[in-house]
Amino acid sequence: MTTLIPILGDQLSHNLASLRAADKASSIILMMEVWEEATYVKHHKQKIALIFSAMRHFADELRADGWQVDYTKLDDAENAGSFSGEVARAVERHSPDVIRVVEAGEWRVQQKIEEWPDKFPCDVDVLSDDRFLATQREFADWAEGRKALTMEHFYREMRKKTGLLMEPDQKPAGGKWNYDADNREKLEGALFVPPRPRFEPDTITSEVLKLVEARFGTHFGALTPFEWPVTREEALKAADAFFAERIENFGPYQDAMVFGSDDLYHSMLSTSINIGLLDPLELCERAEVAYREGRAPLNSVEGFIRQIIGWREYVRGFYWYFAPGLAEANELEATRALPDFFWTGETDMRCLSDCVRSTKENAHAHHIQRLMVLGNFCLLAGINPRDVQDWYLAVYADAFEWVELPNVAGMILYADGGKLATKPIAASGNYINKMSDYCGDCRYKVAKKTGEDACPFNALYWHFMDRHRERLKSNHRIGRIYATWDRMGEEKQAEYIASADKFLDSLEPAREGWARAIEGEN
Ligand code: FAD
Ligand code: DLZ
Ligand code: SF4
Repeated sequence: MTTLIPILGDQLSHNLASLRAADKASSIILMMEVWEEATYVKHHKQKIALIFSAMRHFADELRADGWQVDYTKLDDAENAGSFSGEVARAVERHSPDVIRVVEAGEWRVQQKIEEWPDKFPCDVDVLSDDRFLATQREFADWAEGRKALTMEHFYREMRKKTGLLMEPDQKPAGGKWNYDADNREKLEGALFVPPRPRFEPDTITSEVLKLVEARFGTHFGALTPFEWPVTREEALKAADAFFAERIENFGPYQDAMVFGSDDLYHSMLSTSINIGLLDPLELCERAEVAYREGRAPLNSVEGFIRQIIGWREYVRGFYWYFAPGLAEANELEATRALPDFFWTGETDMRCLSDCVRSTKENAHAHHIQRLMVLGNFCLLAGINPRDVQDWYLAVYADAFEWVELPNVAGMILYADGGKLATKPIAASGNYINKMSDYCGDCRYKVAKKTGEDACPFNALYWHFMDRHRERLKSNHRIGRIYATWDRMGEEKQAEYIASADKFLDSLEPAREGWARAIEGEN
């Protein structure tokens, strides 16, 4: 009885359900570098390098552990170019009795897997991905019949389920579930931020870097320096450094932004978690130990755990609950094209140019940059959700649709009509100025509301509120701001609208071919 076990590029976990269930002697592991996955959007070069290198390292680890691994490299002459094509070839080679695969992270890929029973002359066994703490069914059961899918409520369920930061009497550690109110400090320049560990490319990574340069040269972003962890061992070193040096300040400075500083106190572990090198629960347990041993304050540890068993689990459940419709949602009827500066970084808006620079150089930007600078801009400027989704999916090394899409369609764009966020998360330049040092040296003046040198976020904010008044005025979390708008009077209002219109008219739409290949390009 031969079992074929396909392992996808984000399933690089030694405790993967399909490996746990298998017998080494009668199993063949199949790993596939395929053109379709590398180009369904034109991923950042570092993202492709990360996945190929981590896949090759993982295959070697499995072999060393006694598994039989059948690995297709991108440039192998017979490479069929897609998961289904490669599985078909492997079925011919090995004549398995059963294909055992862990469900895909993305709806797009899962649809293909569901065609396999009809395509192949063997059984297909699809296992639940139990690296997530909540199954899709559990989320659906929780969501069913609720008026609002409030993350905080889901998070509390997850705290109870895992026992993380819970006292024996089932009360939350410290007496409160959520310490977010303590986590909003601006980071003044004098504070020293310990640099995260960076990992030199070894022979495998160097070979992959050459391949990526040769085959994906037109994709966005810098390929080098390439410093991501590509093995579990490296990822554990990255986690060790975070728990030793940065978690203490993770909470307070979670929302801070500093020009030219890309990591701050963030863990920088999302790539390792998402491709399977690190287990989300093990990280949360380590965070809790840091708190229990007095090495990190509760607000930092609770904040970190909430991001993972709260937000990360919640968006994953949310994605599958609403798939595939979420990708098409456009509640605010946003139609504007993404501006070209999202790809080039060429804008005088200092906050945006710094966030795009970090994205280009690192295939990473931290959460508040993705949310309150880049995302806020897309919301206020009315950029169409498809362009925004493609951009976020392509440019970040940690981007997979299950996590990117709810954050984009739900959290930043309100395209889902408020299923994820109860109101659009919109802010003027004042918020960015409060949380960062971006504005001081910007060519725009954050305190100026309208006119040539005024911060564009200010007029865009009111333009957004005004154009969505009918939809938003009855939202109890936002409706009150219309009293402020009305008090301004018609003349001031007209200045805001004219200022924003002028700015919007000046935006250069992105040229074709950044996110998706243009016809004839390969
Ligand atoms: P930390 O700040 O150290 O946070 C710890 C961990 O919490 C992260 O590693 C991540 O696993 C989890 N986390 C934090 N916030 C979120 C969130 N909103 N949703 C899910 N998990 C979260 N994260 C991705 O992993 N992939 C994406 O494609 C992605 N796209 C995003 C798009 C937008 C518009 C926004 C606003 C956020 C997005 N995020 C995404 C969430 C978040 O920005 C990243 O997880 C984070 O920046 C990764 O850096 P870090 O590991 O240093 O995170
Ligand atoms: C993102 C990605 C890329 C760029 N390339 C591959 C690949 O060649 N082979 C592979 O197995 N996985 C790749 N991935 C990750 C997949 O897109 C990811 O596993 C699915 O999206 C999950 O549904
Ligand atoms: Fe950004 Fe406005 Fe501040 Fe310039 S002034 S950095 S555009 S928020």
